[in-house]
Amino acid sequence: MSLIRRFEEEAGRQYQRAKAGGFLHLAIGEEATILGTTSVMREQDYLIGTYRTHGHAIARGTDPKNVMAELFGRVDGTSGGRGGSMHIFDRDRRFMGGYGIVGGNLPIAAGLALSSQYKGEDAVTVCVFGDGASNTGNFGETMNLAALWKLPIFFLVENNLYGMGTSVERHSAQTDLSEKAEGYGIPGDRIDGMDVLAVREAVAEGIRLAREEQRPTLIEAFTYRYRGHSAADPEVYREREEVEEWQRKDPIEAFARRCLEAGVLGERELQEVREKAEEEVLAAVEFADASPEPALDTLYENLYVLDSAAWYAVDERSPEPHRGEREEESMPEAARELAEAGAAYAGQPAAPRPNPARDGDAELGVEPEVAGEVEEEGQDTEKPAEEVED
Ligand SMILES: Cc1ncc(C[n+]2csc(CCOP(=O)(O)OP(=O)(O)O)c2C)c(N)n1
Ligand SMILES: [Mg+2]
Repeated sequence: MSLIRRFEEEAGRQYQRAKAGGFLHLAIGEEATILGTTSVMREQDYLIGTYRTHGHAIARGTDPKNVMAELFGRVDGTSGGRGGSMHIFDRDRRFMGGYGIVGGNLPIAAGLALSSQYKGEDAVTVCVFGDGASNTGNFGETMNLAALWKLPIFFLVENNLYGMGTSVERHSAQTDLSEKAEGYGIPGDRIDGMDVLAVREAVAEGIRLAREEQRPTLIEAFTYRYRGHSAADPEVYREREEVEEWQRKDPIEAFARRCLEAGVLGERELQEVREKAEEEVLAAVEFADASPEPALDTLYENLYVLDSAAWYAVDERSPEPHRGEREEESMPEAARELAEAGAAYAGQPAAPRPNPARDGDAELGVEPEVAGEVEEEGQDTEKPAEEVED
């Protein structure tokens, strides 16, 4: 928990220094919910989360160096620097992301659990999501299939009282989120998510039910993020006093006290834990900083463009080079190859490639452009892609 806390604090600092790009969602304050959960998972179990999951990956054993490098957008990042903060991913440790679509990870979690069931694999999928995500259609659909198919899956709602700036009372008709899946056949319970041992105990039972009895259950863990929703949050929806009240229940401090009182750890050992966390995080920053940027000619690697109508469906590109692709000599050729591969996949003729802006598109109701025709003002047609791009 100390390591995750220090990592997150440092990630926030590096973000302020513009070392980390994109969005940054910190889970400072939520460490007990994270650790209590991962501490009872087995190596073969899957974990899938949201965009607030630096800590989840680290808790599953991903090296903080690779997580930091991902935030920095470098080649040694967990997704080769292509995902950033919201898309940490570690297949080897079965940490399956990292998703920016609220509730988007739920059906994927059901798919993971179904695959384990289908293959007769002894693995449980742990699906973590926020209070806000419980309002999405995906929530109901996933609960239904999980219960119907008796999937080896366990659901954990990290209820930090807000979905962005909207409190649970203002976003959910049913504010007891542990009851929200009952109608689908998924029973739930509520626990103190600031108490790592309480989380551990409840999640252990949920995982056991999933593994041994194929009974999916849900736990609502009450927790709190001390920082804003993301790095750009003015926090006008809550009072300073509320934040301070939760900080007094700090999960790391509380657990440290408990360990001291029980004589499990001494002051010196606690200090060592903190120092080790500090060292590891500073080494992660150094590592990330030294890791190279991805090479420009790898820009189109691991990029999948699948659409029956062909390649242009993605940002209306045609195989010709576009602005932003001319930085290197190889790029126009790479773009063309990719477009042709996409066309081949979609069963389209390899050449010449249709350009919807020029040739029209019956599906979209776009008329072919007639050479020399002047577009009338207010005419309701799409602009040629080239013009839009410029
Ligand atoms: C489908 C979808 N709708 C809206 C958003 C914008 N959005 C990003 S985070 C967020 C709040 C989600 O809150 P919650 O599920 O409670 O998770 P938390 O951020 O509190 O961890 C919203 C609405 C999104 N990313 N995806
Ligand atoms: Mg929330």
